[in-house]
Amino acid sequence: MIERRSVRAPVRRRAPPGAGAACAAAPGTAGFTLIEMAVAVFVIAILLGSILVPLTAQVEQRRIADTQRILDEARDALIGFALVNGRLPRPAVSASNGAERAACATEADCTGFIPWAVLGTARLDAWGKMVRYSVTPAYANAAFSLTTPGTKTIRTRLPPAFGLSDLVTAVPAVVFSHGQNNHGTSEAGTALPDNSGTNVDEDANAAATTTFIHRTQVTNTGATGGEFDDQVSWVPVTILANRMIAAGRLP
Ligand SMILES: [Ca+2]
Ligand SMILES: [Ca+2]
Repeated sequence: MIERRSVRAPVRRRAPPGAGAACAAAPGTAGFTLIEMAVAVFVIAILLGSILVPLTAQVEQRRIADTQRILDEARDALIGFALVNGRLPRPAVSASNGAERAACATEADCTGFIPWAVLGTARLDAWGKMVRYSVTPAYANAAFSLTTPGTKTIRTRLPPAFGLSDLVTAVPAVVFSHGQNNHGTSEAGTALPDNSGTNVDEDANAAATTTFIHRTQVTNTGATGGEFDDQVSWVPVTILANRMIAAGRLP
């Protein structure tokens, strides 16, 4: 036998006039106390914090990776330029003119911004700062040979002592970013402030014309060499020579 159940629509009972208002107004029976509200706001703040902090870190990591890609492309473009022209390009005329400067007799003259208009590469890093470039004068002013010495040195800090030591020497050219914090030049060509008294390695990179520092990024201001978020890349003479020979540009 199939049991039959009668389905009845729920009966809405009409509240006596004025009952709702009386309930809402009854003290202690509805609404939140100030303490309950404070606890709720506190919990929401903690939850938001736990979501937003990793989000900020993710954005930062992505910008570091994007900047690395920009520097890698600049490096490839520099090698491409050498394959076509037999030499490396000189730095940009200025922050607003990406053509090569006319000549660069000294190391300081040969240090500036990447000549983006000549290379067809990015003018800015992922932080919106001008990409920096320093080239050996002998590589930039005339065709170089397999024996032309590079004048740039990349130094680093290795554990356990973290003193400065040479990582690579005789480097023909360096491309680098000042990273998120301290130093650099804005898109408008404005020099950005240093903002730190402890970042001696970043200070060194900002003033460098031949010796650049490449090391692990740290936020600790007490680290040897101070906090550091610069990204330094370079064109090794070995890879440059290898590509030039492979293309028949150098014997
Ligand atoms: Ca920096
Ligand atoms: Ca400083």
